[in-house]
Amino acid sequence: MNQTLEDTIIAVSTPAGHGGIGIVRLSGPDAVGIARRIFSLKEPEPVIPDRKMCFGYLLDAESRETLDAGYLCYFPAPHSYTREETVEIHLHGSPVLLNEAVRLGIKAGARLAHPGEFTFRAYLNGRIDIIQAEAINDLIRACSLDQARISFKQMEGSLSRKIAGIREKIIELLTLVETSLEFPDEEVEISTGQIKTVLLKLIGELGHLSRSYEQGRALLEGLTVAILGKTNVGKSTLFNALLEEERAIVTPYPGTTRDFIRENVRVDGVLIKLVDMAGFGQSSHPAEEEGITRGQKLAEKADGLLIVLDSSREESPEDFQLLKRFWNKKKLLVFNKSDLEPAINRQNILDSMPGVDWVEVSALTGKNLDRLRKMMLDTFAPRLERQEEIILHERQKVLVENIKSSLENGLELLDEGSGEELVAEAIREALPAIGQLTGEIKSQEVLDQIFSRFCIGK
Ligand SMILES: Nc1nc2c(ncn2[C@@H]2O[C@H](COP(=O)(O)OP(=O)(O)O)[C@@H](O)[C@H]2O)c(=O)[nH]1
Ligand SMILES: [Mg+2]
Repeated sequence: MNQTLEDTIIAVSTPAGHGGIGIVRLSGPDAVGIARRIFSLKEPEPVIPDRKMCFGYLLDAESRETLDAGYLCYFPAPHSYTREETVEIHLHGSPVLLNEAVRLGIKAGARLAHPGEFTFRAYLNGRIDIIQAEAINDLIRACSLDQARISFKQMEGSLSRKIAGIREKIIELLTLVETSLEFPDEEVEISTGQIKTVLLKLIGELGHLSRSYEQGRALLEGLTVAILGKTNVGKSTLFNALLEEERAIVTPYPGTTRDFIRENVRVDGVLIKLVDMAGFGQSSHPAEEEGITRGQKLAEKADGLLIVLDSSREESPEDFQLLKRFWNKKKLLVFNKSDLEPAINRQNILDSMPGVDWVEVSALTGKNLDRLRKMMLDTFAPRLERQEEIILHERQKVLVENIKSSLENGLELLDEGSGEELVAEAIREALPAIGQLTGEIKSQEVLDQIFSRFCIGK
């Protein structure tokens, strides 16, 4: 990303396609000059008023042709999105027209903006930090209201403030440790216990934050839930029933599903990527065998499993094998075909998996499917607490963990009775990670990665 702020940049800020209105945005030192060259106000003013919509015309200066009528709005520096001189030109939402406005703007001296460059400038000019920049993009891309809520708060600085608070506490702690270094004989008497208490509290706070990523990721990317079970227990029927469409092929014959199928469903705003796959156990065809191998790999990585059992048949060693194999995964046992005469010894199964949640359904009649949907959320996607901060990016999680492990090192040294100097050194190592987290420490690679995910015009 270009770090020079001398250019005036231009781009269409509304999405591609035809719409009611379309907005072209300019930012940089010559924003007003360029805007005036391509847009003429109906009532010419020597100075364009601040933040007022001014009616006028999009004009091709060369041919003197009027192309559209619309409004211009001027945001003087530093009270703009980028903190620079910014002008928005609101036109009719026609891509041809908007592209022409951009072309004219470039002819008049502007440069086409890179993806995310307006936000990048807001960051370079110190209006927002990197966490807030990430949140702006998250907000734009939010697919659920929950996600939008979190991203809006973070855009307003909630997570940044939390990190700033942690940073402050670490610096206070360092002063404390260093004071006891400088005046070892004086009665500054800072007990190891006191330092330890602060450290433990900070470590706890950071641990909590880092764990919230699991929820964040579920929110952003959705949860993968794989449907497993022996062949013919009704996996594909259940898959279709949860999707509410006939997606997977269902037949009375074992081995119908040979590859896996993935489809998205939304349960209560949470995106679930549901996977149907070949039945575990004996395969009747090499393709099915390959399907089983792929399915197993996918199941290992899934966020949750629905292990389906056929309650109209007696349990078999294969059922137990499956349960044993995935004993450490989050899962729900689904006793399917509850519309038929039961033959399974449910207790026998449940005894082999103490504490596991289970539900009795009929994929055929739809019995208890709503209950299953709710259980899926409860078991696989822990509920969000409104007031809590949630981390939505792996980048942030990794850095939070780095900060935490520096403090843990400090704690360990303290416990070992190492000198204050060593303890302070370990704690101080948390500071660069905080700088990287907020973007105070700039890394070109990280910046490119973050801003390339933005749209042009934002
Ligand atoms: N009675 C009854 N039959 C079911 C139920 N679910 C599936 N089946 C039947 O069981 C057979 C196998 O179903 P399928 O979904 O292909 O099983 P899969 O091999 O596990 O994917 C089909 O004939 C389905 O109609 C159910 O809840 N009740
Ligand atoms: Mg199937």
